[in-house]
Amino acid sequence: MLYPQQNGARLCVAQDGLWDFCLSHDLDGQDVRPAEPLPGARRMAVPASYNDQGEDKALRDHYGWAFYQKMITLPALCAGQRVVLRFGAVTHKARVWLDGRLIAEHKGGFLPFEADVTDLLVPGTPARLTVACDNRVDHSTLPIGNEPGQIAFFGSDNAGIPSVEHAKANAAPQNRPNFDFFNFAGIHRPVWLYTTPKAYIRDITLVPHNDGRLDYRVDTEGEGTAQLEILAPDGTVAATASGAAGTVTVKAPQLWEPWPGTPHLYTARVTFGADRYDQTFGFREIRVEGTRVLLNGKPVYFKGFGKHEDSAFHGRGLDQCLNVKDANLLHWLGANAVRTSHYPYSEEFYDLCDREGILVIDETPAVGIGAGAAQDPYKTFPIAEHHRDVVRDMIDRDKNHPCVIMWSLGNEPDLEHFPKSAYDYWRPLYELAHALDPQDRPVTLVCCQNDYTKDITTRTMDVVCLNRYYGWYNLSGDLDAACAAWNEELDFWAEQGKPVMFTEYGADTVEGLHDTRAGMFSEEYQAEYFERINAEIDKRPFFVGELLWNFADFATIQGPMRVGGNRKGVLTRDRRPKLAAHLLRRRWLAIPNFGYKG
Ligand code: BDP
Repeated sequence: MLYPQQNGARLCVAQDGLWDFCLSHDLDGQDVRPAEPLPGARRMAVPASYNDQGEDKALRDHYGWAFYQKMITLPALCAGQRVVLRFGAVTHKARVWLDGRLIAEHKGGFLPFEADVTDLLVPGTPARLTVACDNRVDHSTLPIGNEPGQIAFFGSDNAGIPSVEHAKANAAPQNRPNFDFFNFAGIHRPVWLYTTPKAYIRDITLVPHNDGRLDYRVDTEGEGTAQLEILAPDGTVAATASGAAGTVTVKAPQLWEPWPGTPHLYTARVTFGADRYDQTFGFREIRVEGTRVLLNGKPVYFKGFGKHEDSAFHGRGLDQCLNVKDANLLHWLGANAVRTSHYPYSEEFYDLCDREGILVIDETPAVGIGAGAAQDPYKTFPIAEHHRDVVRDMIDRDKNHPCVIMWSLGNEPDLEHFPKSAYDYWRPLYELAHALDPQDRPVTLVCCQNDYTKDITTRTMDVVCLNRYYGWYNLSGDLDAACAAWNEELDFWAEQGKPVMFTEYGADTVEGLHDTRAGMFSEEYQAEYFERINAEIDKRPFFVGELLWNFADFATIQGPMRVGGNRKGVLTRDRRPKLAAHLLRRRWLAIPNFGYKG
C-alpha cells in the first residue's frame, strides 16, 4: 500500500489536530450515534493515544469503544478527482462513518487502511467524519489479551484464595493484556484525505539487485501506460523504462549501507496518465549463508535495541520529533539496528530509518500467544487467519524499504509445551512471509527463554533470535552463574549451524540508584550485566548480533514486578543515558558493521 504523497498530481491533506472525543459505555458502542455531534465531547489530539491526555482514570483504564469526530471538507477545485480517506493506524479495531454512513471497518491496531470516498465526499461540502476505536484485547486479537477472570501478564495470581478468585470473577470488565507494554489506544497515526486522478497508480513493487538491475511492477487502475524514471541520489536520471513490469538497469549503483556508511537512496518516479508517484528505494542485498548474515555480500554484526513506540503524554501516538531524537541517539550510541518490538511501527519511522541507515527487523503484533502448560494456544486461540492477514499487510506496506532486512513473525509465543502444534502453526507463516516478500528477506520468530531442547521451531528460522534473561529473571543477581548457564545454552546453538543473535537481554535499572557492589536495579548492575554477557558472545563466531532490551524505559501494565513502568531502558523514558549507555557507546563505536566475527 502506497504512503500518501502530495505532488503535482495528488493533493494530500493531513487531518491531524484537535478532534472531538467521547468514551462509549456500551460494549457494542451503540450509545453513540455517528451521524450526530458526540455527546459531551471533549478535545483530543490526533495522532496520539487518548489514555494520557487527561487526568481521569476512566480515560487511562477505559475498556471498549471510544469515539472521535471532526468535520472535513475538500476544496471544490478537487471535483473530478478520486478521493481517499486513509488511516495510518487506529488501535485496535476501527469503524469509520462519513455523515453517518459506515465506510470502513478494520481489525488490527498497527497497520494502515483506507476507504475510497469519491462518491461520498462532495468537494466543497463539509461532511461529518466519525471514527470509533475499540481497545479490547482477547484470545482473538494480536496482541493477545486474557479472557475475563484470568490474570494479566504481571497480575498477582494468588490462585486458589477464595476471596481473590471471587474478586477476580466479579471485577469490572477490563483488559488483561498478555504482554508487557501499556495497552495504549486511539488514532495513533496520521489521518489523510488525499486525491488521485481517476486513472491512478495503485501500488509499486521494487526489487533492486546490487549489480544495478531493478525489477519493478506498477499496479494501476484505468487506462494508460506506466512510465518510469529512476533518479540517482543526486536527482539525475539514471535509467528509464516503460510498461507495467520489467527490469531496468542502473549503471554502477551506489549501495545502501547502514550508518556510519551512506544509505544511498534512489527514487522510482512513476507516471501513469495524469498520475504520478515517487517511490524511494535502495540497492542493498540481504541473505543468510551458513552461520552468517550477509548485507551487500559482507558479514554484518547487529548492534542495537528492541524499542517501543512510547512516550509521555503521546503514549503510542506518532511523534516525529521523538523519532528523529531516537535516530540521533542510536547514532550516538554507535548502534546500527532496531527491532520494531512488538508491532509494526509507523510508516514515518521506516522512512526515517531508510534515510538514517538504520537496519530494521520488522515485527508483527503477534505477542502473547501462550497460556501455560494447560492450554494449547494453537488449538484454542482463534487467531490464525488474522495473523496471516497481518503478515500480508505488513509485508505489503513495508516491502520497498531498504532499512527492513528481516521479518519477525512474532514475539515469545509458547514453543515449548506444545512443540509440534507450535511448529505446525509457525511453519506455514514462515513460508507465507517468504512467498509474499518480493525481496525474499530472511524470516525469524523471536523466542522466549525456554527449554530450548524441546522447542523445534526456533532452530528452523533463518536467523535464531533469542530473548534471554540469565542473571535477571533467573539466577538473579549472580552473574557468574548466569554466564555459566548462558554458555551451556550457547554450546547447544553452536551445533545448529545457524546465525544466532540476541533480540532481548537486559536488567531493570532505576536511574540514580548506585551501588559499589552492583546489586540488582542499580546502574552498575545493568552495566556489568551487559559487559559480562557480551564477553561471552564475543567468543562465539556464529553469534551475529546484540539487540538489548530496551532502548528506553516504557509504560506497561501495573503489577508487582514494575516500578513506574518497565525500567530496562538503557535510556530513561525522557531519553537520558544511564551508566550502561556510555559503556555500550564505547563498545559499539569500536565494533565495525562488517567483519566483526570474521
Ligand atoms: C520479554 C518480552 C518483553 C518484556 C521483557 C521484560 O518480550 O516484551 O518487556 O521480557 O520482561 O518477555 O522486560
